[in-house]
Amino acid sequence: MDQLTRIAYKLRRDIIEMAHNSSAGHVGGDLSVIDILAVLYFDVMNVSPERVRDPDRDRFLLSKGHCAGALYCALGEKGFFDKQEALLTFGTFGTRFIGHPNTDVPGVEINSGSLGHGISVGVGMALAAKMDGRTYRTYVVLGDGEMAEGSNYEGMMAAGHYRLDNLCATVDCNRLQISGQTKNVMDSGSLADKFRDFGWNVIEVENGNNCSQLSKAYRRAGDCKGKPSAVIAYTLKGKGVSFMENQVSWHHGVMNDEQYRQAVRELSEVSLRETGAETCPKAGRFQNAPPDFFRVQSEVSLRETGAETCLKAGRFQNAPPELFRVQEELLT
Ligand SMILES: Cc1ncc(C[n+]2csc(CCOP(=O)(O)OP(=O)(O)O)c2C)c(N)n1
Ligand SMILES: [Mg+2]
Repeated sequence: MDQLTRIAYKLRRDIIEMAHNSSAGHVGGDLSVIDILAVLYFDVMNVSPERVRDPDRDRFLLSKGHCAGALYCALGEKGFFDKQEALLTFGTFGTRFIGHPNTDVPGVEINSGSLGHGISVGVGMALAAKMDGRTYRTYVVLGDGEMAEGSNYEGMMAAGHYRLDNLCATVDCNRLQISGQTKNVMDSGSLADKFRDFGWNVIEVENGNNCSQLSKAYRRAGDCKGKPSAVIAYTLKGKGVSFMENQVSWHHGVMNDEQYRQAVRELSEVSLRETGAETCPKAGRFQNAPPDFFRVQSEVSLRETGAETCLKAGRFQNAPPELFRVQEELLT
């Protein structure tokens, strides 16, 4: 498993944690877009918590703002704020981590959530960079259902007209929106053709949940001169949790405790399997273990593979002895 995929799976577990803590969020869309966010934040964009007001920072706009949870997880992991605060307070009264992105949160460039605005705002930012002679790039992430909004097409036309090669839009094309299949709710036909018609460089990513395919696509976008680039990423809504995958009910479904345990277990199994550690226990041996158990396993495996997470065994004083044996197995 490469480093970006490891980060994406760690963020998936954070998303599940946050959604379960708050009984809120748009977990299906969070899980489909998280590889895109992992690649942008950890491989592509020139952003850092030390330079939130640097005029040369790249700009990121989450136009599909209902997936704020995924964005907060990525920004927290990047160090823009204490991620635990986001995981524990998301959606609660008085928090800054409200259900749609807002600029009270460090690293968030615009308030979003009313669909259809990201491309137009991105055009303004990209045009400003050209006028000011700045080299920053602007990245906009949209949903495929969102592409039913007519304002997108005006923005696309302007971006093509002004040859904004410093603008890159990504469509998280998971083929579902809020109430059903995108093609049944409002069939936009080929989004690739539509971007092309407006003068964009179009890059289609066959597996939009594959970090290395996404990284290559963004490199190609960065190399393209004289046109804005559109990355059409074919993703799976709910990716990584079997009972959520491709199910419209998980657009903003709420997990019960059993579903939460299963989600954590499945995501932890992936990271354990992918680390290739021969001593990895089969998570299935511990069906009745508390959810923390699986999170600990994955924290250990992440640490072993060089990710930054550090296991604090002390947090799990009351865990069954098996938990600690498994940790030892992993660490030796
Ligand atoms: C202007 C506007 N109309 C309607 C909504 C309600 N809404 C929230 S999410 C959503 C569906 C979005 O689907 P998609 O863009 O495909 O997102 P994803 O599948 O990635 O969750 C809708 C219609 C909204 N937020 N803004
Ligand atoms: Mg969609």
